[in-house]
Amino acid sequence: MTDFFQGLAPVPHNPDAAPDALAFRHYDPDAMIMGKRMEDHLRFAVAWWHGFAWPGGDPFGGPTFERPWFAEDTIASAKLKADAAFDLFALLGQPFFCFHDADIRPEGATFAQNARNLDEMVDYIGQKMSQTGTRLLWGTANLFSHRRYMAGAATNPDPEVFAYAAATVKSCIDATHRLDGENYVLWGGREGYETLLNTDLVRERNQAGRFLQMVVDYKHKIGFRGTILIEPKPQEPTKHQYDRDVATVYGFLKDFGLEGEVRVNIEQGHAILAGHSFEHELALAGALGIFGSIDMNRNDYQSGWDTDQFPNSVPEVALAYYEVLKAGGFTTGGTNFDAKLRRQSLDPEDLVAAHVGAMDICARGLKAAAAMLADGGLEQARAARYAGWERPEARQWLDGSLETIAADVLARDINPRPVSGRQERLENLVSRFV
Ligand code: XUL
Ligand code: CO
Repeated sequence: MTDFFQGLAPVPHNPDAAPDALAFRHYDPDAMIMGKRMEDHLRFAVAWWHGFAWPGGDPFGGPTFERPWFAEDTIASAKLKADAAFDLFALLGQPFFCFHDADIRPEGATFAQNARNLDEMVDYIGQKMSQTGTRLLWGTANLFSHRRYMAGAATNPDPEVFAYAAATVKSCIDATHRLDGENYVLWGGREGYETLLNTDLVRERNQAGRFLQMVVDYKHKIGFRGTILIEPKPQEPTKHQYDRDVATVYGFLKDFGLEGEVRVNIEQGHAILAGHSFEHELALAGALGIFGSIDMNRNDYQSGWDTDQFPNSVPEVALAYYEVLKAGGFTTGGTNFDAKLRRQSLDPEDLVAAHVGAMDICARGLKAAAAMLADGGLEQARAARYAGWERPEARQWLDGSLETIAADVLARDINPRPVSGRQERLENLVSRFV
């Protein structure tokens, strides 16, 4: 143990803990839900970047967090950061973590130096994983922070940036594979544009498609069995991002012949920025067969930014897990807390408390979702609403043509009577569980 989380002990499951004690009131890894352990349903992951790499800056002010590993950007600091990260994992007991290359290694002056730094840190982290049993949910490449990526990575007008990004992604898939990662994520933070005036939309989209085909080819070539995941987001940092939401990503995957190869990692805050609800994005991905994993967080509903806060709304989280369960639950995916502290939350204990609270909220959401499914009321109401489609004439209409339908409407004197959508009654039903 480092002394970073000094004085803190592994967080127990204790529904009767004192009000200010750090304890899981609801998250109980071994509790059985729908025949599966709660831990195996939720598959929690801690995000290295928010917990250990983010210094607490905002557009108006610099770093607020004082972490010992921020003093210098060296391998020694990166190892200290890794030690502290594994200390947090030991306190929380969550099964997984996620990282970008830039979160875990110092920045080198050249590509070769970056690759060496990454290798050294992957060795170090791999040893800690075998000692502790904590696993890697996904790895990814940071193709958005360095200034070389300011005009995009795969979609850059400069082919040298495309090449640098491709080589970087290769090194990150290798790292993820070596650490037995269950998924590899691509979030296209700079894969978009600031102004159409200097942008060739179609060329950039084609570059992104070709890039993704190479990622999939490489995955098969090295025998990486994890899932490749795209993480949609509509904007921020760019004005427009090419993979704006699940529907857009599906069209993109179809276009490049990758719909059977690539799935989505859906983030709560990104769904909201795209003008959707989280459950909309989850339901659509489930229906299209591309649901993969989730980044759990929340945005401040007034700010209009991707504020990446820890989740705190049981009703919202319950509806999200309802869709996750309906999609069959996670296979390689999980619940990654892509969430950061507020910049005034300076204490190491704040980081622990944030995750404990979020894990409890998710546990409550999962329990509510499972209870709603067991109750069956929502699914019965949905089935009843569409029951007319089971009638033989409805099937004939779907298989018919405008002319045959028109003739039938005349012959049967069809005159539809509107029926209630019963929205409030369904909302009342949900309220009984959350
Ligand atoms: C940014 C975001 C990223 C991805 C990984 O909004 O969500 O942290 O999850 O690059
Ligand atoms: Co994310």
